[in-house]
Amino acid sequence: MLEMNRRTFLKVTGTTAAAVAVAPKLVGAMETELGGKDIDPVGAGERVGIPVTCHVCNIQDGAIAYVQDGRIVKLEGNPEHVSTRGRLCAKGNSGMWYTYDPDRITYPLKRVGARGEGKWKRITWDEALKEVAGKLDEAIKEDPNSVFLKYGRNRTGGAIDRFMHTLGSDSILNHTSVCESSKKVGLEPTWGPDIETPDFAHAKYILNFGSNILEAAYFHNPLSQRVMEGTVENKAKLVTFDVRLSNTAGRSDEWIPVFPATDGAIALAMGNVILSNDLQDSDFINTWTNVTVDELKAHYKQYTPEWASKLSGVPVETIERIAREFATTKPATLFTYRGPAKHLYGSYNEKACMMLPIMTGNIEKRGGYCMPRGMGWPQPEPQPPKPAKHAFMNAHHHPDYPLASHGTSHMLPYHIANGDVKVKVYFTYQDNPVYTNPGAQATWGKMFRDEKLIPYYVSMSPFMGEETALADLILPDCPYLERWEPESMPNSLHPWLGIRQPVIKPLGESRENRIILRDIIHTLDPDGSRGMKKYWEFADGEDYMRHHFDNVPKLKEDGGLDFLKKHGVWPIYGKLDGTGKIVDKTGREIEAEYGLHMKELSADEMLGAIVDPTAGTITKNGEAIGVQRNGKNYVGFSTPDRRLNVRVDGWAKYGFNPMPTFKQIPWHKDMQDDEMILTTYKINVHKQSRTAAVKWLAEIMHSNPAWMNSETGKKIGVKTGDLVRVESKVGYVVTKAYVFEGIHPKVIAIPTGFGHWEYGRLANLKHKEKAGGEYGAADDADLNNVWWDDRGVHANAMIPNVVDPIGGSQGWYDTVVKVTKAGPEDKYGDVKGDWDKHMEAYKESLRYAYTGDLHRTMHPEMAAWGGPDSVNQEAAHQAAPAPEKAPEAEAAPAEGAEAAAKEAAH
Ligand SMILES: Nc1nc2c(c(=O)[nH]1)N[C@H]1C(S)=C(S)[C@@H](COP(=O)(O)OP(=O)(O)OC[C@H]3O[C@@H](n4cnc5c(=O)[nH]c(N)nc54)[C@H](O)[C@@H]3O)O[C@H]1N2
Ligand SMILES: Nc1nc2c(c(=O)[nH]1)N[C@H]1C(S)=C(S)[C@@H](COP(=O)(O)OP(=O)(O)OC[C@H]3O[C@@H](n4cnc5c(=O)[nH]c(N)nc54)[C@H](O)[C@@H]3O)O[C@H]1N2
Ligand SMILES: [Mo]
Repeated sequence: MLEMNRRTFLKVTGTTAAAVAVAPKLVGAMETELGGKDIDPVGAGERVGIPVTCHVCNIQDGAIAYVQDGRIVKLEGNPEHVSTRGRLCAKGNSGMWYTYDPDRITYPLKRVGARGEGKWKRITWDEALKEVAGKLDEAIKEDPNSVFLKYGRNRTGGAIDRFMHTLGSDSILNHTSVCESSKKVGLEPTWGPDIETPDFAHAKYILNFGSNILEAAYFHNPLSQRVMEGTVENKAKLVTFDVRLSNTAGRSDEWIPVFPATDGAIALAMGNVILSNDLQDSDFINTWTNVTVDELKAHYKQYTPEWASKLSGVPVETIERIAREFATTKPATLFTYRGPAKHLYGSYNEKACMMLPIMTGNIEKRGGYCMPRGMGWPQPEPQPPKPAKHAFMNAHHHPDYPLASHGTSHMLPYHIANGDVKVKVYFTYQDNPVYTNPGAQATWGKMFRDEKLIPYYVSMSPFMGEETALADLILPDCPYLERWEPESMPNSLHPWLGIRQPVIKPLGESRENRIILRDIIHTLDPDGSRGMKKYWEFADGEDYMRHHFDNVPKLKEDGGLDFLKKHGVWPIYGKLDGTGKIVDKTGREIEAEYGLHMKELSADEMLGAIVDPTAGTITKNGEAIGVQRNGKNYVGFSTPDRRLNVRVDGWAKYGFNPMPTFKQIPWHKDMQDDEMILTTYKINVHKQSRTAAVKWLAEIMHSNPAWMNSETGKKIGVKTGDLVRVESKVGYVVTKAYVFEGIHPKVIAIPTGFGHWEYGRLANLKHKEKAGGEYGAADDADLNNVWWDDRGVHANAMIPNVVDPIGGSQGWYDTVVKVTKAGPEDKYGDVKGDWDKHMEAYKESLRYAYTGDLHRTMHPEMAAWGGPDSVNQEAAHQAAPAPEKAPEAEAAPAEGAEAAAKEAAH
């Protein structure tokens, strides 16, 4: 720290002659400019600002990192960024503490004790690479698919897939099934892309089903700005359905508490009210969807408000009133996130919700429900071919879940334990399933400890997360401020491309991921004779980025990568004004383009095209390029027939209802009086498992009492601060209660992100211990200032595996628990999960798959369908994993929804 002595003080205040020259600059930067500059408050010199894309969480905000004397001293929003518009959240402001985490791993480490014992030996990169290459060599000779890589966040722009494909392995898994997959799978077949971009800023009515937009949610920084604009400046009404009074619900005009997993029923009943009162947009439905208004009316008759009210607990009057308000206030938009989706029938819920903007014609309108806008980039050539053999399961495919196009990766430990798949080498990249998946230490932890199941495990991480602590070898990757990555996210209505670039040199011997992967391949194939090296011929991260960005049309003319290095984002749409808007040269706010589906195809594009006489779909060279409507040739939506597919025939093929529908969670039907449902949610200043060691954020929030309703508290004799035991069929935790009115009486809510047992000293309050032997990078004087002694409790060990048979999602918010006052044996922080019981839960979830016996019981309306035996099983197993939405854009540069869809997946 610089000390503020009299001399430096005088210098800053500009009262000495020497300081006169710097004073105006200081004043200018701080008072008359909006940002993008930073001045050292002591020396008064201007700090170097380097634009990056934030990656403390996964929203991808445009940021600027300020560097002084080689150290990152401050972060702020990039004022040139069209989505972020100069603002960053608390997490974004704290990102340098990833880099300067005193327990960061900066050298390759080899395990020397038993797995998880915490004994490590520092080795050289040469030794580490030789060891990994040796193991890979053995594995790929036997079966390339025995090399597994599971990632959480993967913003490498294609490098991970390139690596695995170079090895010939298809065993690439991701975390999307614990994240939001059922939302994506609910949307995609109807809509095309796997996300929507609501135009909150211009809406007059906003319906929010289960998203905590203002503090978490996908895109919470860009979207919360627009929600505030909509509600404050445009006087939009915001209505939130949530099981608890989230910060978003609390700032809504109305919070409507719902019984868990019943959003779909409410949305269907609202549709019933709209259709039976003729409040729908018939013209839109008849023109742009694959059903008619009459068909829709007939179908929705069954979903009465009385029926939905019984299921959800929401009064009939409320359902009717909100439905009328939504349908008659234009423009209106809707947003959902994980609240409706993370259930056994999450995809049905999502589908039911999205029907509301569709039937009211609020699609692709200013203030409405819009398609995502994004951009793609080309891949370096040559590219490795796709693996010859399909893996049993991967990020897009599982034999029992053919519709789950974003995978069901959370089932992996059971398949490994059952011998369905065989692992020789296992990599993790930004993935901490031992903490973030159902069962956590009781399932994934048990699996990683078993050398028979996982013979060799490599973690590519800079942090000693719960997963990394169980590795055989740690390859120290770089946190986001030290690496190159391409970016694009459809988080505003203006598409953009961005980059991450190293703002300082990697600390210690850390290497950024694409370099680690390259070095492994070069060690495996030093002279290129195995045909692998040719896919990895690049000098460094920057060189790789040139392959992505130097040939994107239009960007190329603006300077390609050099433009992005300077600005962090492209294009620059305008200038940030004092009200927080991006304005053009005349001072007017830049307008988004709407009605993307109504762009007309040119005569050139129509040349040689064929028009389907019934659906109107226009195809050219076997590919659908548009749809003919009222004699005009439009590009339409990016579904196979270019219309919105309200009826999803692909679902019927596997015995699911192709029309909007609802299924109640069977185990929620006959709950006992003393049973409740557990919800685990996110809070504003933390990000999953990864921010507990970020000191500024840990100081703001470090513990997570369980919310419960006053009525419930009274019933079980518990008040705020008392210990409670929360027990499910697979385990239990003992935690503190927080008793108040802001939660449904049948729900108990415990936020995630707390109760670590690894992740360095601060996260698990072992900060009094000395820096950790071989890997501990440094001491941090602030660790002496930690004043709290509560690290919270993590609930995942008692959450069983549940799989949405359509969307593949983990049913996080379905767990039935008994909550009792803690007994004399119970201690705060007790956590228990039982592997055998988790295995039972996994078997139970398979019974709901289309191949399982409970499937038919659950779908009597699909009786006409003959059951799993009637579909060609072989074909189902081989089925190309539905529309492959890779986490990174592989497409050639393209604007619009299709490219955006690829970006959004993660
Ligand atoms: N600050 C912060 N922001 C984040 C993240 C983070 O960790 N921290 N993570 C990012 C990621 S990875 C994701 S996927 C998104 C998630 O973004 P969101 O989905 O918006 O957030 P969640 O907390 O997962 O869940 C949303 C809400 O669902 C509610 N809920 C539970 N069950 C039901 C139900 O049956 N019906 C309804 N209507 N509501 C229900 C919960 O109470 C919670 O408030 O956030 C992203 N943004
Ligand atoms: N109970 C419950 N659990 C949940 C949820 C819930 O609602 N309820 N939500 C889920 C959701 S939405 C999601 S998205 C998942 C997230 O699940 P994960 O993707 O597993 O979670 P993260 O905490 O983001 O991953 C952190 C791991 O990445 C590594 N890491 C961190 N930073 C870096 C880096 O810069 N480079 C590299 N190479 N590695 C790094 C660390 O080793 C760390 O252990 O969690 C889910 N878990
Ligand atoms: Mo997520």
